[in-house]
Amino acid sequence: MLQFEVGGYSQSLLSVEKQESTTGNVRSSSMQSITQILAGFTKYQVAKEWTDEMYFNTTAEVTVDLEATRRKLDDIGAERKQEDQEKSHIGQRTQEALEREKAALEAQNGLLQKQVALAGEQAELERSRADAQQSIEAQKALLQKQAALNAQVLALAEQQAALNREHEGRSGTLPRLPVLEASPAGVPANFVYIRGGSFTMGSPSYEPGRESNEAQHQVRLSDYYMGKYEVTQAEWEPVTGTNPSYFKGVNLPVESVSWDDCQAFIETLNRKTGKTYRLPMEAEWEYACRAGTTIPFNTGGNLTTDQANYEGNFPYNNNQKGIYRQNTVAVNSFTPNAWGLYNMHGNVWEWCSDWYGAFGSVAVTNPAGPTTGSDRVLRGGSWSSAAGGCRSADRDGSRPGDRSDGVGFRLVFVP
Ligand SMILES: [Ca+2]
Ligand SMILES: [Ca+2]
Repeated sequence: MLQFEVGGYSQSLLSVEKQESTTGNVRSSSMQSITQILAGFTKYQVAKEWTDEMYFNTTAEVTVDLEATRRKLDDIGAERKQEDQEKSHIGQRTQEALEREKAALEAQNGLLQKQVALAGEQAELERSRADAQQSIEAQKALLQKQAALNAQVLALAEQQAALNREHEGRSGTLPRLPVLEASPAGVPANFVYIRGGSFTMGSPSYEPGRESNEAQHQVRLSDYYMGKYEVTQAEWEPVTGTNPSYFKGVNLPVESVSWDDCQAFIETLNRKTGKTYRLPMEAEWEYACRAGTTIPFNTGGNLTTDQANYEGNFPYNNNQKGIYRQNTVAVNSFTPNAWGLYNMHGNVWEWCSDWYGAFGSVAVTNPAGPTTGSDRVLRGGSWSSAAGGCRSADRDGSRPGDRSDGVGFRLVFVP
């Protein structure tokens, strides 16, 4: 604590706690020392305390030049102010610099985060690319497997057909065939007895050339009698007195007959003969065509133009091309299927009694098809069809009034 006396007042200049004044002497012996002491105060602190009448009274009897001291103090105050301002500016600049640095750091941090996120995205992309590659490979493998499976199925079908032919050659008929060699009394010749049963109608998803309207479903059928042949012109003409066929010949199938024409023919035939004939239901047609087979054709996994009359330039499933006859052939041409039915594949399409519609997936018994529709069902393909259109499961339809030289029919006999 430094103390000194001013103008008779004792003042404690260094007492920052504003102590009560006490009498004492400034131990400094020079004005310089006092000035140094005073420099420790701000201008205002000193000005408030001091008056013109105040005199320093030190032990060395120094009289203070108050004006000089005040100027000095003013100078010191100004310097301080300047310093403070500078400090404040420096502080401001430092603050600004810090802010800039902070902003730069934040920007850098943001960039780093983006970089990390991008790296993550890139890794994700790499993974999905790898996944996609894998799934392509898997798909390729699946397709190869499917192709191999198809080949196996067709090979099996060929074997089955060969076995069928061998059996037929040895014994004349297969033991399981529901065909009656001799028709019972009252049943017209040229009709075979088809023993009813259950079968899978439609085609499996792997069958080459299949269409979406061939959904597989179980069908149970009662017994019926199916015509061995497509109805001939020799049968049509006596009943109707006309022959609309484009290709003329007694043993050729009648064609260019509409579904409505067929119904008129059947009505007249039934009246004239006193018997009951009708068009086959679509399910009866497919059951008869398959004759127990579950493969694309009743001949096996392929249909050649030695087995049926179709457009040989369009063979089945990339098999060898055959001939294109460009006309119908006699209804008893080619080898019949295992149940004794001829030209179920090709020659002329055959009208069925059903309206054309989508198959359901549930099991059905003696299905007669939809109750209404715009088209009637056609089955089996014709002389101008590609082989795929002659498949057992292939379906087509046409307006009941339509006529075509590729469309005929066969009959079912109701005893
Ligand atoms: Ca046919
Ligand atoms: Ca079709």
